[in-house]
Amino acid sequence: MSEKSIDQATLKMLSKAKADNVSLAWDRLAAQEPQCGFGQLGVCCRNCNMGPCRVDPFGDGPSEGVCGATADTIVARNLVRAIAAGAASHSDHGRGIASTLYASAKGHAPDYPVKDEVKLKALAKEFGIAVEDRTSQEIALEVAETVLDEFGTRKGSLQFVNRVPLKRKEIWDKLGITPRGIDREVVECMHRTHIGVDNDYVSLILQGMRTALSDGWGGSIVATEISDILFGTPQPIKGSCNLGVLQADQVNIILHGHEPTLSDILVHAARAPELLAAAKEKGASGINVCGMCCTGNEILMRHGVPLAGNFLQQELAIVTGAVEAMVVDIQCIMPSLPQVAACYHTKVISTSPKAKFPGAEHIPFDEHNAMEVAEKIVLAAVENFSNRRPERVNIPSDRMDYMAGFSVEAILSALGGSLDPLLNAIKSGAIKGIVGVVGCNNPKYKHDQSHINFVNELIKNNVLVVATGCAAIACGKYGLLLPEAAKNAGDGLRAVCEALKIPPVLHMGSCVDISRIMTVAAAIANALGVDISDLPLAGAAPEWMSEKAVSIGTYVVSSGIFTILGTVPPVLGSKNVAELLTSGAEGVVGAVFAVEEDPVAAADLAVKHIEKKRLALGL
Ligand code: BF8
Repeated sequence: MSEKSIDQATLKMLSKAKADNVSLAWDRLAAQEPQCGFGQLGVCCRNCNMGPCRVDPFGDGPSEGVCGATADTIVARNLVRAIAAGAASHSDHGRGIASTLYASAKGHAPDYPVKDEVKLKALAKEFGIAVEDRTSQEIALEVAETVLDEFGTRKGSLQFVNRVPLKRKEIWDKLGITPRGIDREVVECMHRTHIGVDNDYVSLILQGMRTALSDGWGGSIVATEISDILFGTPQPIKGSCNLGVLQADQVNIILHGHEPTLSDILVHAARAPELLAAAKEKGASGINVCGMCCTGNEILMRHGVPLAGNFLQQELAIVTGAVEAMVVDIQCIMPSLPQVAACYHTKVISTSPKAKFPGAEHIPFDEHNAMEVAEKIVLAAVENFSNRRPERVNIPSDRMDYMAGFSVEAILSALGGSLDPLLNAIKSGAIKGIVGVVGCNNPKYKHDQSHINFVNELIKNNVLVVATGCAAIACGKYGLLLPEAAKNAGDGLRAVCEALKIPPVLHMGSCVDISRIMTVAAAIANALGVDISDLPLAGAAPEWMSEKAVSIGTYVVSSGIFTILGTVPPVLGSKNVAELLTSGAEGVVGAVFAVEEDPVAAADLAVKHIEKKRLALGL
């Protein structure tokens, strides 16, 4: 058991699942083994019905598919399709939030008033939208329309691209990878990877980069910025995390998925006095709303809502036997949840028309009467409390406090209003550099181990860590999001953290909020008059598994930041593609990928890279 996770709460629930005869992701992985070697190498093609084809990686069998596609073409096409799926997911999430702002400005979504007018006006100005003598509703309408236009095929490049240094923009323009409409790039990926279109691996990967950039500097940044406008820009906030946040005597509701449109309003709905009264009538002392995965990050950043756990803990939350409802919308929700829930009393409630789950109850969420639907969902959870079977309940006691909420605005305010203190700390070497640690869990690797060992090594070496997604949740569970964690950092980083009263690992939000990290990177480069690729920065996804992570890694590298993957991507079937990604890209976009499964060795790679960049900058 202990080989599956380093997290005590997880290990306890794994034992309980075994005793309860519940099958989990780890069991299903074991049933899949050995996994398909062709798939692992990326040399299996199902893009047309002359196939499926597979190329023999050892050179003994066929070296081409029926159409003549080589391993280079097949691997590149598969990679580009993964990027397209990942970019589409983030971007469709962004579109959803932008549509809510539009509906709000039109007066059709009364439960979503603009919460951050300062940010609304700042964004309007960035887009050249007039703000003087206009109501916030008028401004919001034009901002929403402008942002929604970014998805189509308007002329020119995406507007957020203007945040990057001119040098970076020139590189993209020269390569022809400056992203145009967000939807257009995804569609073009699907077109180019159809049989008999783009068969040149270099050309395919360049389109993959352009599509990923339309995510990082398009869909994701839209999701972040508009969420801040609608739900508030995060500020440092405290709370607690891990499965121990579930309460034995309360109605426990877990919000799992991605869009704050759902989770934010549910947090408010659960505070309604009549629902609290209903919970008390059922014998519960209150309603405990907790987050999970990235929507958990959204509500934790804005409301300090307890966070039940990260990706591999979603089934385990149900295994506690103490969850009345797991409410889900989109992305990273295991299809197995209704099956696990069937062993307990938990109701799985799906809400998005885009994501239905056989075996779940579907309560369609509607932004036009959001509060009404949210209250209905909370009531369904409350009513389920009396079905809880006390003999099946076992909540692990493990929980940890965290400090989160480091938006760009919050970081600037912690720094006293300007980036200068951070730049000075980097120049003096107190902080050697910054590494963004992001991404998922993956049952093929010991849960949370790579995140924690990697991050611990970095802070020891005076590298400031900024984290999002399930990586950030892992950091939270081990106390790395507390200012006190600075005691384990190197002297320089510790002194900076103590002076500013911040943790050595800054929680910057959900996966779409990697756009916040990119905005900071671009701002630092602009302040120093250099390109992003000149900075002592690195990115890492130690335990990634999703196609969204493939898109993220690709836009981070394409933006000029060295990125380390801790789990092996399915590209090794093409030497040319693997070489392009891990070395050739340096001469093209000024950054490459590295793959390193050992977190300590990965940290060493990051530290060496940072030293190299510092030297080149004369630091
Ligand atoms: O949205 S929830 S498993 S994909 S890291 Fe990874 Fe976690 Fe999913 Fe990014 Ni966030």
